[in-house]
Amino acid sequence: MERKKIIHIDMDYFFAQVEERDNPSLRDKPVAIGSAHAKRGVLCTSNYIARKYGVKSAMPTAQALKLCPHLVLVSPVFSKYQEASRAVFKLFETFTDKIQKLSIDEAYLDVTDCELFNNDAIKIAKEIKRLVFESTGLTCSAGVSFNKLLAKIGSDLYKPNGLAVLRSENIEQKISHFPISYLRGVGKVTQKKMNDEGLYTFGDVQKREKLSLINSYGSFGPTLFDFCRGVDHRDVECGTERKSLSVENTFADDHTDKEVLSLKLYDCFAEMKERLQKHKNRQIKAIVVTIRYDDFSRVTIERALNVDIENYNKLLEIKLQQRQSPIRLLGVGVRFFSHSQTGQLEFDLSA
Ligand code: TTP
Ligand code: MG
Repeated sequence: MERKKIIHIDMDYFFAQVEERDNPSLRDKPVAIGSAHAKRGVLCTSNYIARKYGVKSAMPTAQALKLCPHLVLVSPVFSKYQEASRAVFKLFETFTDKIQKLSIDEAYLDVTDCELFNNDAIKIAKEIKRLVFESTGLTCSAGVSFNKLLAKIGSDLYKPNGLAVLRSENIEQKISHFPISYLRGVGKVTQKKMNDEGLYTFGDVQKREKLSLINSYGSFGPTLFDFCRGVDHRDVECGTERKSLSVENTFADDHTDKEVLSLKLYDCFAEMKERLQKHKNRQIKAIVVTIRYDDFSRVTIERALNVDIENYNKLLEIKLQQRQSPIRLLGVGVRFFSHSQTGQLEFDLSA
């Protein structure tokens, strides 16, 4: 059986890192994200300096301030995190369509069929990390392995800015020292019960018979039996079909010149056309141009027009006439009809 190639990506101290990026004076201070006004609330997350004091996600703000009185509290601005998240997930699409979003800052990618980098999953993961940093200024951690369980464990091993590879050779033995808290599905209650039975590591669980695990943990028993050996057959579940495809380019310098922008637009267009090859079966609903100005504000314009460069230029011109600010990012894209919509069309035609 051919092994899958799975990458799990998780942004490092996500909300706090975005705030540090936007205010570098925070970088050498313990920082937590949570309402600075409502001190009765709980924290969203904290940076790694604050974590040394025990300050962490979901902790009441008051408790965190007791542990670390000089903690800098920053109120969350969710739109910023969403924007960074969007950029990161867009990037993932360069490598595969098989993306399972787990949260705003976390995803599985199945790169088994990715032809880039000679199908070398480690090189792909490194490139993803590089591109994530290049496009958002943020670091993430990656786990590379042959299933979801191990990829996810891997992304957590060397955080922040880590990369771990868990290969299949001798996997049972390689993971035998991992604590059972690494096992997906083992929460506080199960962990306590397992500890009471003398189970602390994957290796401890490996020594138990499947039946005995079923006796103790019911339907979770067989999963435990597999997981502690690094066996996990779950697929990356992509959920919804791709709704759009786009190529964006952030410039080294901001531009206002129409001709320069038109050339840049063409570069994006050429790459997008190339990528559209893989989606020949999809019907295009609209073409889209995206612009980000030097103040980071982002606008898009879309029209139901054919995918040719003249039409993209027309959309760009409309936007250039509306606002003359320097531009730092340009993108072109298409939006697809959903399969169900196109399916309906075919049905109508044949009826
Ligand atoms: P996580 O990935 O769990 O945490 P993190 O990215 O802050 O830190 P790590 O380096 O360990 O990955 O969560 C991602 C974001 O989700 C986090 O930055 C803030 C938000 N979040 C909450 O708002 N409340 C919570 O309880 C958790 C766990 C996360
Ligand atoms: Mg994270």
